[in-house]
Amino acid sequence: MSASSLSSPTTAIVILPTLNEVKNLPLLVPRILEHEGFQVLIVDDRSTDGTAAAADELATQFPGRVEVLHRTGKRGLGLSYAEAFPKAATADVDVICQMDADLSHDPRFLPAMVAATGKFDVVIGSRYAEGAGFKNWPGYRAALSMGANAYVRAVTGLQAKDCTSGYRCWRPSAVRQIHWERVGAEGFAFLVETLCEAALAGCRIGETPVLFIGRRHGSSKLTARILREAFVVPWRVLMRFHQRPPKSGD
Ligand SMILES: Nc1nc2c(ncn2[C@@H]2O[C@H](COP(=O)(O)OP(=O)(O)O)[C@@H](O)[C@H]2O)c(=O)[nH]1
Ligand SMILES: [Mg+2]
Repeated sequence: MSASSLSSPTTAIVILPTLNEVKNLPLLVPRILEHEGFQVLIVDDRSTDGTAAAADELATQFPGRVEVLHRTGKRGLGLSYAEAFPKAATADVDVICQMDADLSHDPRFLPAMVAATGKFDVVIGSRYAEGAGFKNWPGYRAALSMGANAYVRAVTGLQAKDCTSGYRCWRPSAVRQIHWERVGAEGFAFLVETLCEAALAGCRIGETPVLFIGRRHGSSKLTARILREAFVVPWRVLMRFHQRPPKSGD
């Protein structure tokens, strides 16, 4: 990859964390692979519904384009990404993406997000950017998301509108700035940890609009424990870095 290729990135690897997504994964992966130059890294956390076998089948169906990481350590979304990102960073690609595997993140937004990495180090698929939104999402979840974002911005000083979106594209150079080995959050709070770390490392953070769609198959893994963690993590991050991200970083 040459430096000039960053202005028009053509290759990407998409990390897909899965915990019991057997109905969603086989629908999602072919849609991602419709984009030329895209690969997928599935990170399965010992799903009990057959997702692991479905993932292996996809790897057979799309040789060289789908890889599966079967986790054996402690379960967790943050821990899964902490293992997968350093692995993805060894791939020879222009962009590293992360997205949910429950069809909430539509792959049709990937090209615009990937293109925006020509200008930004980290691009958030944002539910709150102009022209974005959500559909089929219970009101309490939307309220929770908006409250969480206001809280995160107030505590950490992050400027992005959607600090808790799990739909992101990274330049590999930005991924290498993150200390993945010290990501402590098990749940979605790791999104705040990594965004803060990127902003403090001077990464430029941008947002492109997405339409977020509430899941139709399977169930959410959001638990009270993960929510409690999400309250604590922004403070933990603040104490770790002893400073707020610069405003120009956003
Ligand atoms: N590997 C892994 N994936 C997870 C875990 N928890 C959730 N996920 C995946 O992370 C994504 C988002 O989870 P989801 O339950 O939809 O969270 P919600 O959107 O906040 O309700 C989905 O692809 C899940 O399968 C976990 O502990 N390990
Ligand atoms: Mg979801």
